[in-house]
Amino acid sequence: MLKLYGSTTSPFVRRIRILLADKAHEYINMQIFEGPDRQVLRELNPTLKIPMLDDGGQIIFDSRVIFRYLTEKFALGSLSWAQENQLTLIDSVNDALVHKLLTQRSQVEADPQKLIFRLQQERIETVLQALEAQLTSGQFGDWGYPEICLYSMLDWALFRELHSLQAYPALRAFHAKHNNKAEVQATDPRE
Ligand SMILES: N[C@@H](CCC(=O)N[C@@H](CS)C(=O)NCC(=O)O)C(=O)O
Repeated sequence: MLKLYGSTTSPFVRRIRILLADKAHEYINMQIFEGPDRQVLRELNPTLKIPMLDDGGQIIFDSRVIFRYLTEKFALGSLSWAQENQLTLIDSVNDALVHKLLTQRSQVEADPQKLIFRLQQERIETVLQALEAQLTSGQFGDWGYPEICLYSMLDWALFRELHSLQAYPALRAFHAKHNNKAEVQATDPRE
């Protein structure tokens, strides 16, 4: 049985949970920052990040590689280069937002004059603008993997109140459109 290690709040985990919604698998919810779960992670995955997949002892790190593994296993069909670039856009804003959350949780003041914070903030804005433009010009499809990743990132940014989507009507409309899907509801981090 496929085992997916993750946490209910992680947007990188949620995309894989939604992808696996109709496939037999076991989901293992972890507390990754301390305690026994961190020890499990240390033994299996030195990056200490989730998601992580275990398929009968074959361990796979990183959602992007997990997606590639599942694509081969279930013959899901691969992504175009344009879709790969969409994933890179989504991953980069997602990483910058994770950085922002960890900064807040570390009680570090995110001084916009400092290079590290200025670059992250600029990236969040340039990527959200690019995603807004792509949605507006119809470059995203219905509900394939790039759309699942986009939804998971947006919903997490809203849930954690990390960045307002006020300036991005197409992103807000996209979020609202997919909000009531069963697999989206079943993986809501607010539950
Ligand atoms: N590139 C990785 C990113 C995964 C990631 O950043 N996961 C976060 C949770 S949302 C994590 O495990 N963070 C732990 C840490 O930064 O120590 C992927 O796509 O799987």
